Amino acid sequence: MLRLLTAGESHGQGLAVTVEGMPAGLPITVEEIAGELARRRLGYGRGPRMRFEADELTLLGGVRHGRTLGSPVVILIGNSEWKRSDRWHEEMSPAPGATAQPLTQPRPGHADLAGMQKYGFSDARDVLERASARETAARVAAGSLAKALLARIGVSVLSHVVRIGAAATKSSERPTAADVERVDASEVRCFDAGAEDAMVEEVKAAAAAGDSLGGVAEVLAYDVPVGLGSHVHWDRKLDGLLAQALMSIPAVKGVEIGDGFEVAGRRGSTAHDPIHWDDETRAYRRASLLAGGIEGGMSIGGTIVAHVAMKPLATLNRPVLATVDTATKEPALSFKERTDVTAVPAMGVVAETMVALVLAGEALRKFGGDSVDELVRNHGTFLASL
Ligand code: EPS
Repeated sequence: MLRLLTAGESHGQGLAVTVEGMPAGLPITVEEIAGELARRRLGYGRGPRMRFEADELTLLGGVRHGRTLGSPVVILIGNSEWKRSDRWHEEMSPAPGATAQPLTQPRPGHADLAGMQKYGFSDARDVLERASARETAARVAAGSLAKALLARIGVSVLSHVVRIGAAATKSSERPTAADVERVDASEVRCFDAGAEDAMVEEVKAAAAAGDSLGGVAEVLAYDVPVGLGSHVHWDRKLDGLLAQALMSIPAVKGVEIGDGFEVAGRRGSTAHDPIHWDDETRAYRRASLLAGGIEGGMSIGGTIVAHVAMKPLATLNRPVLATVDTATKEPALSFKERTDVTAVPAMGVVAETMVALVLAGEALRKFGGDSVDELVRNHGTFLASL
């Protein structure tokens, strides 16, 4: 089983991630991990921090001479903010002390207020530093290992943005692994060139108004073997695992597998993907992808499709959201912070990561293997048995 544990606060010294359960013999380099982290920093509408945040990487354990050892992989990612400013050394110091500037105007839509009440804090920073989407950098670092593992059994995971605010793609064309560079080259990670300009304009208009935008990313996993996940128990269903993993991304409020919401309005006779036998490839085929490649909580073999909806960010450059000062209980406006206008393009990369982590974990559960070679052998034997 693949396990993942991240630690670290947004303006603390850095983030750490431990990945347990990676088989031995997986080739991986700091450069590959850094490449994935750089993809997460992409996207028109990110705030000023993304221009200087360097994601300084250290591979602390679990990798020797460019290959995993089967032991826990530990990755450290230093925060540029910590290095840059004395303020953050003081504000986020682990030494005993107190802040001179407690934040007492919790932002609606953020973890601030519920977190303060739940943990007994009087300073919202005790919550928001960990709730920050900065943490997703650690997930993406771990996800780069999951993607490398999946590649060994022929699986690729990618994403593209299909909506930002009111601007949505009109084309139903989907990118494949060969199109990843083209998607990443788009300012908004949009595959539909026709919709790209409208998305950028949408971000510009929101930025000018000091506002924020949400949107939707589509995640695609190609060449997934049949039989990941299981119908036998609720917490082994692949769609359930994916929904949980995707919903755990900060600001994500909706997850759809395949065309789930549209299909809900159809009649059963047109709501399913008919099964055909292809004599040439000696495999079962589907004419459509309405179920998103998952039936009965199991991958049906081939492509998995998920849509991930992100709400507009709750931190605004213009403080307009009504709140209450928790110290005085007087009405207030939520505090203004440096922030992104939208993070939907980056969310797509994080969503790829979460899907890759779930699929890699389920592939390990199905095929097993202490080494990558063993996993690949078991995967091949299973496919040959079908
Ligand atoms: C974030 C707010 C911004 C983003 C940050 C997530 O940070 P800051 O408050 O320091 O300007 O830049 O994202 C990252 C640092 C990152 O690496 O993605 C938030 O409140 O969630």
